[in-house]
Amino acid sequence: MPPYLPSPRNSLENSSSRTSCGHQTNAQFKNAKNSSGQLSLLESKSQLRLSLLPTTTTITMSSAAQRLSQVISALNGGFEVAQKAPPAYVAPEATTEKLDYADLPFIDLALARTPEGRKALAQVLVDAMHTHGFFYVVNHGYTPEQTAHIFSIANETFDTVPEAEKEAYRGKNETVYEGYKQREAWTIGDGVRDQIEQYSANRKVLHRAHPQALRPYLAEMQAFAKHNHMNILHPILRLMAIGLELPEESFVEQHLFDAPGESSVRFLKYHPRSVEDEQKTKQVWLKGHTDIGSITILWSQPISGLQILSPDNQWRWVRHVENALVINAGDVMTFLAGGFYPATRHRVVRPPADQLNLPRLGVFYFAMANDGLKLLPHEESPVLQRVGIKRVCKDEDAPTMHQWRSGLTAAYGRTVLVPSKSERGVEEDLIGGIVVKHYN
Ligand SMILES: O=C(O)CCC(=O)C(=O)O
Ligand SMILES: [Fe+2]
Repeated sequence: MPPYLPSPRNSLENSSSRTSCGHQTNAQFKNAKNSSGQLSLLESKSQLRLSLLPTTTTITMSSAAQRLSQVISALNGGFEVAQKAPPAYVAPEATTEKLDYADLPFIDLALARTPEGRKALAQVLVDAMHTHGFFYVVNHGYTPEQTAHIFSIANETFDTVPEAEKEAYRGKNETVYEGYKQREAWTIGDGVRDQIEQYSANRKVLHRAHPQALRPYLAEMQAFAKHNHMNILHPILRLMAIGLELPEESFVEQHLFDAPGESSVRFLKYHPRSVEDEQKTKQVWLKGHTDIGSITILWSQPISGLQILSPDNQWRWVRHVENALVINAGDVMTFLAGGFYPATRHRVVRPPADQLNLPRLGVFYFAMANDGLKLLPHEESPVLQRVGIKRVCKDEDAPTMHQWRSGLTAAYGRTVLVPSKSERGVEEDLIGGIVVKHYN
């Protein structure tokens, strides 16, 4: 999952020392650098220091939460009262080109309300994960109008917010997913930089400050984050647990909405690129990768570009399905499910001829496990006991969720990739002891 960067307002960073499994140890709280001059937060066991520059106040924990919420509410322009509809984003037409599409199965979440329904869906999910690694979800609880509203908010995030404000809300902590990632932050290849804008909001949307243009929609964004987590992620995690013959809540407990963690809503806008950039990068907009978190929820949108690597080693397009979700597992699921739900490679390429020169707007929910969770396989699973566990690393070296995401987020698009010795067309990054592959 390519990262974007955080807002400067709240940082939980690691100090260093790496293990053989590629992560850092000795997490500690550090002061967030406040280069945008708005709000910085320093947490220790006993106190919380808010510094709304130029003054700094030290207050006790008992009043800290209340003060913090007042300050953030003020920074958000009093989100409780300000609500209005965003200017409508008119989605482009889907492509009519004949593309080589992956034939992804559908999971109808309306059927997940009964134990029998869940059992049947779990089998569809297991098959999907073992063939394509991706599947569609329908009946996820949002009407087409609600979904369109979210795309309109996403569009405002890029089209209405002035550059200076985007810079102020640019993510500055490299280990957290939050705030803007502007264009050209990453290298795609042959000196070409990316043309992807992103805005990420931790699922506790109201706990952070956001640009002025988004403030009228924060309650809606908060509801959207919670809906993704509770009504889509959790039901999918229950099916995954059933598929491994585990108690239904096994993965849900590892992905609590209220536990510290970085599950977040992310908006993306891909901007069309120059002919020269297209040639140099062989039309690849976002290199082949697996997502670093546990589950990625992509709200289907009409501009084609997403391709997944099929088991026969062919890249196949993902077809747009109106008001459906496209879901895949990331690296964290590979850890937790002992390889049973593998993270599938995917990439984004230039859209087909009838969609060239159109910006490509995306809406996602990137789910991560609870930050403190050690990423160990569920060895108690009867299924894993039968089929065997594929470990990513030795159990004693397994990272926590926090260590895993911090190492990868900080490195994405900034390290020098080395061609793989064993696989053609693959470049590798060494994040601590783990080889992270990039597929061209
Ligand atoms: O834009 C897309 O369709 C996919 C983006 C993606 O794979 C990612 O952000 O991890
Ligand atoms: Fe991805």
